[in-house]
Amino acid sequence: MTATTIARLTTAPPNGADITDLFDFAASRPHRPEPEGNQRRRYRAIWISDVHLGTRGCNADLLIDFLDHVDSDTMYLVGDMIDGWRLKKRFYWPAAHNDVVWRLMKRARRGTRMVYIPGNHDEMFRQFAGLDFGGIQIRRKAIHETADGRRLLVLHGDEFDAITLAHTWLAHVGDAAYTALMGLNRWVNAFRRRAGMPYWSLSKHAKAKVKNAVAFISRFEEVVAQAAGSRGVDGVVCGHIHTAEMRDIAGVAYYNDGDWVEGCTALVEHHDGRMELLHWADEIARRDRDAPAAVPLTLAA
Ligand SMILES: [Mn+2]
Repeated sequence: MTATTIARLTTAPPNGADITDLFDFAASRPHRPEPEGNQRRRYRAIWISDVHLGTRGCNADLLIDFLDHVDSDTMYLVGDMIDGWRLKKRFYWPAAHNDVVWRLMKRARRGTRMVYIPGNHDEMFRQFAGLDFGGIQIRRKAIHETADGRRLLVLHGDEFDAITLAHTWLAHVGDAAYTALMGLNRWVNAFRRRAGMPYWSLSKHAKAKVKNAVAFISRFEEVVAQAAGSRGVDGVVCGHIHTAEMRDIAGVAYYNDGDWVEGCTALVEHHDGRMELLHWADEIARRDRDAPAAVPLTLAA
């Protein structure tokens, strides 16, 4: 074996933080240290999901900022925290993703009750349901009791795909993909024209599918709320469809904590039981606006 081969084998992957650093947690340090003397907003409970660590889409920096500014008695990780599907195809793990995991593990050590409910993208952790790792309880679902005495069923939400996902392959699609489809429509028809085939509107097809996507979201919300209602709880907290929401559905409180790919949202419970959806990009913008203006550097001589 040549020296260069050995060097290549012993060098960390270019995109990479080393996940194994976290195995010896006591000795591990985050790439980006936690801010010192930071006044954290305190909540009774926090729910986040659909972080999709291991993908380029994950807004790890925003999530780190969130974690550095809030704290809670209980924190629920409502699934799709790590994208195992994507990691299997292509290994992508920057230092910021290690830092997210480090901060979550650190919270458990500091005494936050941490409950991790794996989703469909991190289903490999479901086999550990019922076990506790480093103070993090892994469960398939949980019941959360609010300060005002309501019982909320907490689950990821993919349990309902079989009922709601019949033909809606565009379930997660937004405007960007729709625009891309419109572009694709031009290519498809240029090709068809050259092949002597008649015009076929892909975008018209897509439009119908996007309408289906909107219908899918409200159908998902209704199905989940109904299932929760039939289990006799007052409400349900889930993730999965990347659409943050908080509404009453036929007497059942439906909460979706959103995601950290597009929306960057979290659901929180205040100490009086009041629930709130935090849009973290807006919170950062507000913080920057309210920050005291910098002291002018031009001082009189
Ligand atoms: Mn999911």
